[in-house]
Amino acid sequence: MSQNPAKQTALVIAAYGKRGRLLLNDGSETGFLLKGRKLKPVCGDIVIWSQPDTGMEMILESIEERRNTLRRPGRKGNADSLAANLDLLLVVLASQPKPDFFLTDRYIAAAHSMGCDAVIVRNKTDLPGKLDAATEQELLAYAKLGYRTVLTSTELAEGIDDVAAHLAGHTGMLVGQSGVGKSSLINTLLPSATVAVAELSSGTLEGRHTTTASMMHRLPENGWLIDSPGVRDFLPYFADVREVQAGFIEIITAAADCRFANCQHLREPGCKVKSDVEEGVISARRYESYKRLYHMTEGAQVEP
Ligand SMILES: Nc1nc2c(ncn2[C@@H]2O[C@H](COP(=O)(O)OP(=O)(O)OP(=O)(O)O)[C@@H](O)[C@H]2O)c(=O)[nH]1
Ligand SMILES: [Mg+2]
Ligand SMILES: [Zn+2]
Repeated sequence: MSQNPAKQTALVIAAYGKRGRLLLNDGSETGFLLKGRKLKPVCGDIVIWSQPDTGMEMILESIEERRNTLRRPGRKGNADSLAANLDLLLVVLASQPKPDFFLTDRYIAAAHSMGCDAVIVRNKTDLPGKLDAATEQELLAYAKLGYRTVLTSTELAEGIDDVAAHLAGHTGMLVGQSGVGKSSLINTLLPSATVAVAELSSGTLEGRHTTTASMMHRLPENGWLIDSPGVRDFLPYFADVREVQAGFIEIITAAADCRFANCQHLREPGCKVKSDVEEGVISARRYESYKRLYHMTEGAQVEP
């Protein structure tokens, strides 16, 4: 019988299929293999491992309980995990590709539902084409809601220290549309990193979905940063409409004054959220995001 004298823990820093990489407690890195178990480790997981024999690959025994999990919708209405134990989501956007603020709202709501902070990273500030007035307005609205925004250019290496400061001692994950510069940010933060980046498609100015797997990088200030694939592969998952409601801070605030305690802020009379939207106190666009996400999630709720 194989022996496992002491439970050995390690951090998962990459996971792909049945393989991945671990950071061991002694600071060394090693590959691991999943052996016929139902374990699905993701970046950020703390795992217990064993080694059948010297020189053999580590085997994962179990995954420690997760503080939180970033999930995406799976193929059968279930959820796939992408990363675990996060402190911060860095929602990256740029003037190219054109920002999709429904997505931004979705990522921010995911951060709230996970009990994580969200920071907006506006990358590519060097590009001559300025953001249009409506987009600037949207960014201002996020700032008013209390979300911090960091301006960066990987081209000019500007704002990179600010990103590092947000990550000091924390584990963060870069999320955002394909092509906004998530992998470029990692390469700029960590010149030793060589994450693949690709130019936007010349016609559509869309990203090319270059990153296909999540990978964790250690930052000098004791933080960790996970790169993630662009949206085609990653949209956050919400288990139920309560998680959606918890994702919009201005709606939570107004909800205290709705007539009904269980108000869903859709068609109910005496809904403070709706009256705030009518009076322009709550952004109509954010409210539309809420309703869209609510209805998408409501459908998913039918699943047991
Ligand atoms: N001008 C400019 N271009 C940038 C900047 N950051 C990234 N880019 C370019 O944007 C393109 C896409 O960058 P990536 O880092 O691959 O984008 P990504 O978000 O990782 O994309 P996916 O992996 O597909 O999700 C590349 O051509 C980068 O050189 C920047 O600050 N300024
Ligand atoms: Mg990438
Ligand atoms: Zn209401």
